[in-house]
Amino acid sequence: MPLAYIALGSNLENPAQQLQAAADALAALTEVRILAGSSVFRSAAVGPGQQPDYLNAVAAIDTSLGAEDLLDRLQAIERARGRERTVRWGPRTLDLDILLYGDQRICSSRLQVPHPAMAQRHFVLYPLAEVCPRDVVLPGGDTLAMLLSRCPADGLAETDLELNYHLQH
Ligand code: A4P
Ligand code: MG
Repeated sequence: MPLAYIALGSNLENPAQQLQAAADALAALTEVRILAGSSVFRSAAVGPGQQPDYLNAVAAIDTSLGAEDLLDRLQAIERARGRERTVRWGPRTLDLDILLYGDQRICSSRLQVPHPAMAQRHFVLYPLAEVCPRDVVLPGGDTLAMLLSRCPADGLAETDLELNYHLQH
């Protein structure tokens, strides 16, 4: 079963509750098992205008869903949390992105994996490193350790919030 990594992000309407609701909804999918979940990190929003800080986390899952079917499920969870797509990089109740899907590189009109912006984003890489080996070789040839070494953690704060990921080993 493919091992995939899902980024969770929220900066509206009680982000901590949004992330917990996302973990609940992911765990409730019969085709998904959550294997590990990261700490919750706080950072300033990357994007236009004044926006509240984000909370971010990453979950490691295995899944029998194909990547596009997984995206459908993630988008259904986003919609159920009242996500509205208006401004690119605008504030959002919940954002669920597929960071990695096995060792596949996917480039379709709906889906790009690895997630194209992940290498530049401390709020993705540092939580990912809690649930993914640093020596994993990503499609493209870099290891996670190499991406981390190029992406300072400045401005990223680990919180003491704890999500219940409903882990299934
Ligand atoms: N899509 C393509 N590849 C993927 C993928 N790997 N995973 C498509 C999920 N979706 C993928 O996404 C637009 C379209 O991307 C989807 O319909 C899907 O088909 P979206 O979530 O509707 O729009 P977006 O999130 O506004 O755009 P984008 O480019 O995905 O933004 P990002 O990269 O997700 O960034 N600052 C902090 N501190 N923390 C954050 O989490 N997040 C963002 C959003 C901006 N600033 C942030 C944070
Ligand atoms: Mg997104």
